[in-house]
Amino acid sequence: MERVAVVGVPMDLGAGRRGVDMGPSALRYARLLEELEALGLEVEDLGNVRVPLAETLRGRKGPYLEEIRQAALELKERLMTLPEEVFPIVLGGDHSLAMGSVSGVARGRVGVIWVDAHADFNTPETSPSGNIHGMPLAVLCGLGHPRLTEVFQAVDPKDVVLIGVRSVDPGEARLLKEMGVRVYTMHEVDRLGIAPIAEEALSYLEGLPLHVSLDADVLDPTLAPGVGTPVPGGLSYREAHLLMEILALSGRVRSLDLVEVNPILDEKNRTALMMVGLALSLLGKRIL
Ligand code: Z70
Ligand code: MN
Ligand code: MN
Ligand code: MN
Repeated sequence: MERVAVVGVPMDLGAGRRGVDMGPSALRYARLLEELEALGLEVEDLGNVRVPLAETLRGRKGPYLEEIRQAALELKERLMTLPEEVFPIVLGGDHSLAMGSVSGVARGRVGVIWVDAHADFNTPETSPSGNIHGMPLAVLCGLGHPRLTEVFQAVDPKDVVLIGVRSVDPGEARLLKEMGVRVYTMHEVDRLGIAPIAEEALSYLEGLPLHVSLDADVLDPTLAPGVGTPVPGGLSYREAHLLMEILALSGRVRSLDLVEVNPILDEKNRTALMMVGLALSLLGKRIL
């Protein structure tokens, strides 16, 4: 792959706290585009999708379903117009944007590798918080609010692999089992190691083009403090990097989300820098 298109989604309407709307700026400031160009890729910045500012919705009660739907739909349509050989990188923003990214890149069957401390598999019935960034993977699999599933359902739950999970609500755990989603929790990462898990995920999704959705909170919070919902016991940089490298070596990854970077909670932009490093590993940066 030669050409990369970057799209920002400055959205925090799906999250429980403010600040991830500044994630796209933080990732650009961490030199994502320059570093990709240094790899020899042709990179185009398509700018940001329009998202209403939370302040303009004051007095309204969340969860801002229609606003999130509209922004994710705009992202979906933007991605659908890209030529198939272009590799899109979507900058978040809260994870609800992935409803638009995955449905926008899906041309027929797509395998989704969702790398996250959370499963994001809640529905309005199972969600304890009501936050929509806890629901996008369920919506993509056809579960949840009909206003969302009618436009974003795009994947077979059997074509999804979750990696790094360590915080799951009781209702979503039930749904994950019922739908047959493959889940590698941190328990499995600790027992088996990340390399065998990456290889197993690739053979499980054999033959499919792949989308990687990378939530910054999968990393250990000591490395990536700039996230809204830190959960202890996350991936080390070495594990996350090796996962990206093994996925890169498959040659099958076609698109990427970098989400949930919250610069307000970060220290000197290190969470964004970490995410940029991982994007480079996925796009084939080699030291030798
Ligand atoms: C919880 C919920 C979540 C990200 C938090 C948390 C969901 N399961 N996702 N941060 N990225 O509220 O549904
Ligand atoms: Mn997430
Ligand atoms: Mn998460
Ligand atoms: Mn390496």
